[in-house]
Amino acid sequence: MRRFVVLVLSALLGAGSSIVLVGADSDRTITIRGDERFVANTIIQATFRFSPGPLVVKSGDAVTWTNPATPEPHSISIVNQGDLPASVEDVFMCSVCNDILTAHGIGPGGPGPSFTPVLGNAAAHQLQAVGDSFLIGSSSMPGFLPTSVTETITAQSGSTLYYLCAIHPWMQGTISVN
Ligand SMILES: [Cu+2]
Repeated sequence: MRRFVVLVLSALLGAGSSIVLVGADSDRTITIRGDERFVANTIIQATFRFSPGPLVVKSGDAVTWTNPATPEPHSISIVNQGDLPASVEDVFMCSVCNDILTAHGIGPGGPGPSFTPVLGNAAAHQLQAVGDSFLIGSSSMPGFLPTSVTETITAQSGSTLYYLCAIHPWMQGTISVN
C-alpha cells in the first residue's frame, strides 16, 4: 500500500520534484530513469536521473539502486559536495569523474584490463565515505554488471553522503543519514 501511495505521489509530482521520501523498511529503492536524444546540429538532451535524488535513511539501513530500463550503465560514486558539477561546463569538464572512472579501470575506450566495478567500502556492499563507488549495469548489456545493487549505509548518523554518476555527472543524489 505504501509503495502504491509513493508511486502515485511520484507520478503526480513528476520528474525533478524535490520531495524527500523517507522510506519504509521495505521501500528504500532509488530507480534510475530517463533517456537520451541526439539530433546533429540541433540538440543533445539527456534526462537520466536518480529517482528520488534526495533520500533520508538511518545509519545501517540498506538502500537499493536499480536500473530497470535505461540503455546505459551508471555509477553511484560518493564525492565531496564541492566536487558536484553545477553547470554544463562542470559536467563536460568533471575531473572527479575522470578520477573515478580511472579508478574503476575505465578509459576513453571503455573498460580496460584493470576493470574494477566496486571501489572502497562498496567492495563490502557498504557506502560510507568519499571514494566509495560502484557501477550498475543495463539490461541492454545482459550479464556485464548487475542492474540492481543493494548497499548498507554505514556512514555516521548526522552525516550526508553526496553522490553522482561519473558517466553522466548531472545525475546527482544525497543520502542524509539520521
Ligand atoms: Cu549515469
